[in-house]
Amino acid sequence: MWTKRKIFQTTISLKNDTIAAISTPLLSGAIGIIRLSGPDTLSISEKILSKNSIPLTKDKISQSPRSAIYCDLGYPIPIDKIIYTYFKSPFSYTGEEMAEFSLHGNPILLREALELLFKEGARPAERGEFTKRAYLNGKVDLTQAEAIAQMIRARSRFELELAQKNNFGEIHRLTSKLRSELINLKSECEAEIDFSTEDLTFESLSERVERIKNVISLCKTTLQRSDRAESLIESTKIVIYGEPNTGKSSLMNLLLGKDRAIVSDTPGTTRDFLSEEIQISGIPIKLVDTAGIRSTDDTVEKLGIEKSKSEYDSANIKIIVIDASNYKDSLNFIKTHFKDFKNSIILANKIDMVSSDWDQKEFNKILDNQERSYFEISCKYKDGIEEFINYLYERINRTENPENLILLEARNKYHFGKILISLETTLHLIDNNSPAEIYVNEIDEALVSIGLINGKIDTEEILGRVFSKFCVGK
Ligand SMILES: Nc1nc2c(ncn2[C@@H]2O[C@H](COP(=O)(O)OP(=O)(O)O)[C@@H](O)[C@H]2O)c(=O)[nH]1
Ligand SMILES: [Mg+2]
Repeated sequence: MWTKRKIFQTTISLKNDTIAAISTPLLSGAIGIIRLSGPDTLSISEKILSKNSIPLTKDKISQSPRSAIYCDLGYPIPIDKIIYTYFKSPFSYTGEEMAEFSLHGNPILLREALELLFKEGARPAERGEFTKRAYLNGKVDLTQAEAIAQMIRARSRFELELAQKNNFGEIHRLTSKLRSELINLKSECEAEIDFSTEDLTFESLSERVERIKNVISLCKTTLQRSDRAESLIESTKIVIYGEPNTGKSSLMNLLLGKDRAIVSDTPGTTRDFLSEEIQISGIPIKLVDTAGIRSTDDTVEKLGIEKSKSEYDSANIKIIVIDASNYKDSLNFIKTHFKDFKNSIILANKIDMVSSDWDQKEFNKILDNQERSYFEISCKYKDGIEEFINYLYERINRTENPENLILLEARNKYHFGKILISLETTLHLIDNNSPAEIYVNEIDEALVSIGLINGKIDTEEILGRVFSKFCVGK
């Protein structure tokens, strides 16, 4: 059965039945939790719970909301001893009547228990349906509901921190600020439209333009902060590049803390590139070891070198390894490739057997105009490694402070983009001397976009999209 509820401007549908799902991963664990939410929570619970072989009644359960009840699940044949918690509406995650069953964490047992709930009238929850209900009952706004999904799927501390900020209302605060700015603007425009024939003073047009420009710049920086966060989450890539036999694979293994790449004194051992994920300062990083760059007639090796070059070109952090035991080749390599060295980190490896003619000043002459850093290291004896790693940390952290970043869902980026377009159109209209009657519509459009971000205006379609990203049981 569906009931219609009027929330804010739109009517949305709230299913009024009782749903159940396993909310913890389907793996063996100490406990596994099943959630039940909806009006029949108590009547379903009383049919399957007992204590000392005596059924637990609705009345008994409802006397102690939000407290742990140690009881048997399954009546008359119990299947597990559990902790049952009843949450009285509206003081629950969904805002509805709700219960949580904490069983022992065996997937077969959990499924069996879930079947008991279905048999008594619950139906399987859809993806994200618990959180959807929380949103529909006003427990969270849409950006917070999204943040819950972001927290669940975060793969690194960095991503988790961004999701946590959203969960604690980062986007909500931002959109509230935008909204109040735009509502002020709109009401002033409307006052002007209504009273323009009378002798009232309005803010000067240049002040208004200034205010719109401020909102535009806030939207733009928000989108930039989000792009930066996304590129960090998706693709911070460190690529190790250089001639064969300089110690690239040794460095890869050292950074990974395990032997992943084959280290060999036979040049050309790494024929393709190898990629592994590591975390530096909580930021997930793709670390790539490449095939050594040299001229070769071997078609397979050539292909590997081409691929390595394209990995290098797309890297956020580029590490070039040269061989300190071989001054002539290192100098040649730098002479030939120095144009590609902008912003790179040059590591002179094998400094433990540095060649007698080693002359770093010569490199500086060639690389004079390139921004780059230079370290002398030995992968074999771990000399200079700590200094280099500290620099790597610093470099990653320097640019990437989660404080200054924000994680927006694609849906929200789209709407921020729409706000930008509306406000830029407003400026354009003002520039062409359009009256407030005309451009106030654009401000309205921008307000609609804000409403779509935080869910103050919603449609079934947006909700479908947001909640399909959840797993069942959330
Ligand atoms: N003496 C010395 N040998 C090293 C050092 N780093 C690597 N090697 C050796 O250099 C050879 C080539 O190393 P590898 O990591 O396979 O180089 P890649 O071809 O650039 O990947 C191997 O025999 C390594 O043991 C170092 O710091 N000092
Ligand atoms: Mg190698």
